[in-house]
Amino acid sequence: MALVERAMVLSIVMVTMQISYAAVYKVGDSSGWTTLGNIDYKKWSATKNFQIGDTIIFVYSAQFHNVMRVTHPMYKSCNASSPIATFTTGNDSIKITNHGHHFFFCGVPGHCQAGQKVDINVLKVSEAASAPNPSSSALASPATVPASINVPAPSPSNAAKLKFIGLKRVFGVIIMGLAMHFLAVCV
Ligand SMILES: [Cu+2]
Repeated sequence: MALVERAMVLSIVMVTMQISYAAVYKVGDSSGWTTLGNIDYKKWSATKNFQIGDTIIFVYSAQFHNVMRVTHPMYKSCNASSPIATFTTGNDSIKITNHGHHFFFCGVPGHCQAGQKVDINVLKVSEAASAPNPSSSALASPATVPASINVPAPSPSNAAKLKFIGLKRVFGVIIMGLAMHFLAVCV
């Protein structure tokens, strides 16, 4: 009996940890998608914890920019000759549906070279959540902290994100607490 209960609790915890809390990320935050201001999109991307189901939004003036999804070699060399996909609305929402790197740049000549390029890296759940013990679970890991610390200016979307991260952590702690309680009871 105890084993069955323990297995149930563990599976509830696993499922909870894998539930997709879809987040929306505006590329470049308040600056958007631009060549102005020398935005460090690499740095921007590095502070995020992208997951499947999240949406990234490129906001820009469609007169001056666009968004191209490209392969890694094309990304490295700023080669805009044969993009995987091209977006041109000026407000492009792209939902992340798979793991790994997603390379984007602006296809306007010179813009990628000027740094208008971003690598959205989506870690596998197992990479992010394969913690050996509950106290260092992904939900409570410091990996999510920089996302809230490095947010430059408080805007409504950032505030929502902070709140979101806070809720996520509280929820994780509650689940972990329940799991520990059940495990203790079972043993
Ligand atoms: Cu551009």
